[in-house]
Formats: sequence, C-alpha cells, structure tokens
Amino acid sequence: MEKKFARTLVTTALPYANGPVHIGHLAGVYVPADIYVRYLRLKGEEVLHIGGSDEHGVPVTIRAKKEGCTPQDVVDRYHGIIKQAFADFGISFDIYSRTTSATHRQHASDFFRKLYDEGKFVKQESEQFYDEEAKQFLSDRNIVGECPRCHADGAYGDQCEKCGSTLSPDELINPKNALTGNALVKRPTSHWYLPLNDYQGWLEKWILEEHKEWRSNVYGQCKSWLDAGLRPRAVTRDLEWGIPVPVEGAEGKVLYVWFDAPIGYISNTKELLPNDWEKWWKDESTRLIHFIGKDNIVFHCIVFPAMLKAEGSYILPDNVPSNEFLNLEGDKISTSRNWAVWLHEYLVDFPGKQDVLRYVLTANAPETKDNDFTWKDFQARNNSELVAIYGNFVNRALQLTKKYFNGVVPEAGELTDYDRETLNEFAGVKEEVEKLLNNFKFRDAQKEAMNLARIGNKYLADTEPWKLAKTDMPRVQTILNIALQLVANLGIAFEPFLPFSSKKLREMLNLNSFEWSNLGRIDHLAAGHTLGEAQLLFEKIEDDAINAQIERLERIKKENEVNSFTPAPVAPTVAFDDFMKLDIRVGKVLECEKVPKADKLLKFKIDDGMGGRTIVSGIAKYYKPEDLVGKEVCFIANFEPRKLKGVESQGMILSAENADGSLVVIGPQGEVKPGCKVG
Ligand code: B3M
Ligand code: ZN
Repeated sequence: MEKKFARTLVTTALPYANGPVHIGHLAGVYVPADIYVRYLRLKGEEVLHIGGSDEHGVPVTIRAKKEGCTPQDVVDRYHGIIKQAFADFGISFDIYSRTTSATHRQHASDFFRKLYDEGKFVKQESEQFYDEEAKQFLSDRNIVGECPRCHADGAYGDQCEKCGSTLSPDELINPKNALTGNALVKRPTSHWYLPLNDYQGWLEKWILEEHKEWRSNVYGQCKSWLDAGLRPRAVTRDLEWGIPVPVEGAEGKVLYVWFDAPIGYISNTKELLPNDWEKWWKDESTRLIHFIGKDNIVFHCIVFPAMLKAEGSYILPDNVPSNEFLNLEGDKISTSRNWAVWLHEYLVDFPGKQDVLRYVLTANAPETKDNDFTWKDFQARNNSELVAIYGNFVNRALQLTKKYFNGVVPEAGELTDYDRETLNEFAGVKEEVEKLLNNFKFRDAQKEAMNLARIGNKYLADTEPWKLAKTDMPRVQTILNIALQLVANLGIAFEPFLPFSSKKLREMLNLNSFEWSNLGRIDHLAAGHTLGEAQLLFEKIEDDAINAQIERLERIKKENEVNSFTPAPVAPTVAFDDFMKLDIRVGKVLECEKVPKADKLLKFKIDDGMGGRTIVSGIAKYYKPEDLVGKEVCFIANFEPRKLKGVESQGMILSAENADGSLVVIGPQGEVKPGCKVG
C-alpha cells in the first residue's frame, strides 16, 4: 500500500556540540541525507532538511569542567565549528539551529508539560550515587571505578573501555567521582519515567508489521529491543545543564538530553517557519525521514515515536535509514583518541576537494555493515575514478569541441547504430537511479552515475573523433554533439552526490540550471549554443599528500600507545643472593656496526677494562651505530655467551623498553671507569 505524500521532511541526527565533526558523521548521516534532499529538490518536490546541534547532556559538562569554562562556552564554540564544516561540505540544510535556542527551550518544556499534565509519565524514586562534597548526583559517565569483569581501573558507570562491557554504576568496585575522585554515597531521588512498556503492543504493530521495508539493520535492532520487552525510561536527570523540568518541586532537575534533543527537530522547523511549521509535523501527507547513525536507532524508532504517540498530535517517521559505522584504517573512529579525519582539517589539507571526500564516503558508505576508510582507497578512487573516468570524459568532450568548433555545440547528423546503442544505455538510467535513491541505496545509485561516465569515456575512445577530424568532419560533429549531451546528463546525475563539481560543470556548459526530469534526454544543448570556459573537474592526488595523512595517523597511534601505557606487573621477588649472581658492569663503546643480513642487530666492541669484548644487541632499529660510539653502557658480564648470526656475543647490553616498544640503552649518569661493577 504505497502512500502518496505531498512533501518530505528530512531530519539529520543533531551532533553533540562537544567536539568537531569527522568523516564518520558525514558518511553515516549527513552525506546520504544531503544526497536525498538534493535529489528531491532537483525533482522539484517540496522538501525540508532540518538539522542542528545537540547542546545538552553530560559530555558537554565534562568537557567544560576539563577546560575550565562554562557549558555554554563549549557549545558556542563547537556549534560554530560544526555548522561551518557542514556548510563547507555543501550539506544543504534549510535550517541548522541548536537546542539552546529560546524556541527549543520553550517547545521542549511545553512538550514535557503537556505529557505531565495528561498523566503520561510515572514518577519513581530510586537510589542514585551522590557526591556529598560536590553536593550533586552523578551521571553514569561521571562515575568511575574498578571494572567488575576485567578489573581495570577507570571503568565508567556505563561502560568499561578496556574490555568493552556495558555496566551500570552499581556494578563498579569502589565507585568515585570521575573528576574529583571523591567517594560516593547512595541517596534517594525522584524522576519522571515514560512507561515504554505501555507502548509495547502499539510499537510491535507499527514497526514489526507495518514497517517491514525498513533496512534490515534497523528493523533487526528494533525487533530485539521489542523481544526483550520495553521498560519505563527516565526522562529527567539531576543535573544543572539542560532544560529545567517545568514542574513545581523539580528544582535541580533537567530534561534528559535524549528527551529534549529529538524535539529539537520540531523546534528547529518552528524556528524556520513560525507560521507554517505545523503542516510539516501534523499533516498526515508529510513524509518524515530520520537519517541517523546506528547507535541512535532505539531513540528514533522506539523512544521518540512513543513520545510523539503520547503527545498525540504529531506524525511518525515513515523511514529511519540508519547506517552502520565507518572505521578509519581498520580501527574504530574515536574522538577521545583523536582517531579521526576532522572535516575542518581535511579542508586545510585538501582545499576545494569536498566532492572527492563526498564521493569516497558514498562509494564506501557503511549502508548495511561497518566499512573502512583508508587513505590509499581515497587516492585510488580519486585518481582512477573521478579523474580517469568522469573528469577525463568531460575534459575530452569539452576540449575537442573547443578545438574543432571553437566551443560551440555542433549539429548532429545521422546517427549510427553504435550512437543509438550508447544513447539507449543512458535512456534507462533515470529510472534506475531513482529506484535506488528512493530506497536509500546511495552507494549503488552513485555507482550507476559513474557507469554513465564510463559509457561516455568508452564512446569517445571507440569513435576516436580526433582521428576522424582529418577525413570526416560531419561525423565528428555528430560524435561531439552526442558526447556533450552525455556530459550534461552526468552533471544532472551527479548533482545530488557531487554538487560542487556539477556546479562547475554547469558553468562549463553555460547552462542556467539542471533538472532531474531532463535526465536521460539528449537535447540538453542545442546546436549553436556556446559553451563556457573549460576547467579541470578533478585533479590527481599525489603520493606525498596521502603519505602525509598516513604519517599523521601513525603518529597519533604512537601517542595513544604511550598515553595508554600501564607498566607490566612486577615479577616475583628475588633474594639478594640471587641478584648478586648477576655481574653487571660499566663499559665504553669502542666500535659499533650493523650485523650483515640482520636488520635488528648491532655488533659492539666494548672496553670492559679487562681487554675488551664483543657484544651483539638487538637495537639496530633505534640507533645509528655511529651515535653510540664513545658512550658508556651497562652490560651483564657473566651472561652465557651465545652466537647471533654467526657472531659470538659475550654479554648483554641493558636497555629499557619504552611505552611505544622502542628500546633505550642504559648507561651511568656520571663518569665511571670501564669495568666497574653495577649493583
Ligand atoms: N546527539 C547522539 C549523537 O550525536 C545525539 C543525536 C541526537 S539526535 C536527536 O550520536
Ligand atoms: Zn573491563
């Protein structure tokens, strides 16, 4: 039962304004949503794209405490950075607002109050951790302690980052305030709960029966939540940062961030269209689509719909296309470990290359499973797809027209069978791309557009107009006319995906606009139409630029290893007499050289005060031989001699293993005569 909708309201998850946005955000939510809204606009449909920053919640307060500023300072800063990054990447919002706006505070507060007045909440008392010194209840994230599973220190009240277990603060051994280290006590506190269990039957019918078309990852997650049975969920918190609970006796309490944030979609629409917003939220002929990441599924498919249902006057989402996660070079993207490609930094390193990133992220979109972003793949897709296929075709068609026809579209003569075959391949593309886009299959849709460029490229390679120019000019006219029509088609087909390049292409073709309905047609450019200035659509990305990015990540990985360093446990106790069995001495390096055919080994000639000895040591990766000559080192003098790569080693040079695994040679801090004992 296909419903006919009059308009589409697209929302994108409101990113937390406690840090900048990275490629994972773009790939998971904003690029697919932007493709979708651009496509609908190009079709001339009525559509709105609503976005904004999520500015409440505990992470913002933690960041503020760490930086010694107010939560408002934090969100002001990051809201600005995030908004700019989205604008730079062409994410075309109709409004990008924020949950600290006056409109939102009022709307979220009224929403709560209505449900409260109608008795839609239940009030429950529970024991929560309280810091008597700071005089505050602590959220799960603000509590740390020993993990009950792996016994690592510093596990959070909701999760242990060492072993990955999901926890509750009650399970932690020795729970403490994460920021101050204060010990905690339990205190009773009351909160309002939305009894999700009351909506269980309704949600089962609405999702499991009526929305079988949702992506399998989304449907599957909903089903497992529903199968486990829903329970009441607290919608208020003891916190200072947030929207005050608009009820008498609720001092010191705010709305839970996941209660207020999705209402932000409504408030932001209201801010944009103060007089007209209701038709977007209360009229059944509006189709509501939430673009989100997979960790937000339960909130958008179960909690928010239950809130909307409880309120009673709003429409429900028609689809919730959620992506899985994008990894970076094989590892999970992590803000705290700086394991990310930040959008604002990308544009410093690759100015003007927004479309390249958009293209690669869509080509690798984690639509049904987690996917990986690698810099090598980024380079390959740019060089061998955008440059070699799309860019190359466009450039050849325009340059040849300039060369032979002075940049004026030539008139087509009679078509050959091959011409017709090529044009036929284009004819079906509109329907195909539409089908894919309508089903949120952005990856495949973009692939289809790239296939058009492949067809165009092949057409020019096969017909070789540059050769015919000497013998058959009328044929060249036809070929280039066709090629230019194909170029215009590419501009339309790629517009939702690569808007910057399509704009450039439109200028190069000297056209005022592209319209989706013209996709597949072969009369975009009339004979006699003068083209604009030809420019390169894409340029090759060299190894140097890619290597610099890979090196940056390697540096970060090293730093992370050092930062997460925990000393190895101390070995069992040894008796003094046992220790004295080791004869450790000071020696001076007389000579040092690499051991041939062994990339780890260095051979030392040591002045040991007793006539000298040879020692082989596995530190070649960390030192240049000449740097160690003349240095004093400590070595074990009575170590059993052994042969390493054919060289007899008469002892062992002592070194410390650093946090990143590198080795540092140990020597005396003052002058010591070779042969003196260490102990
Ligand atoms: N801020 C979580 C996130 O950024 C949250 C989304 C809110 S959407 C209403 O993943
Ligand atoms: Zn653990």
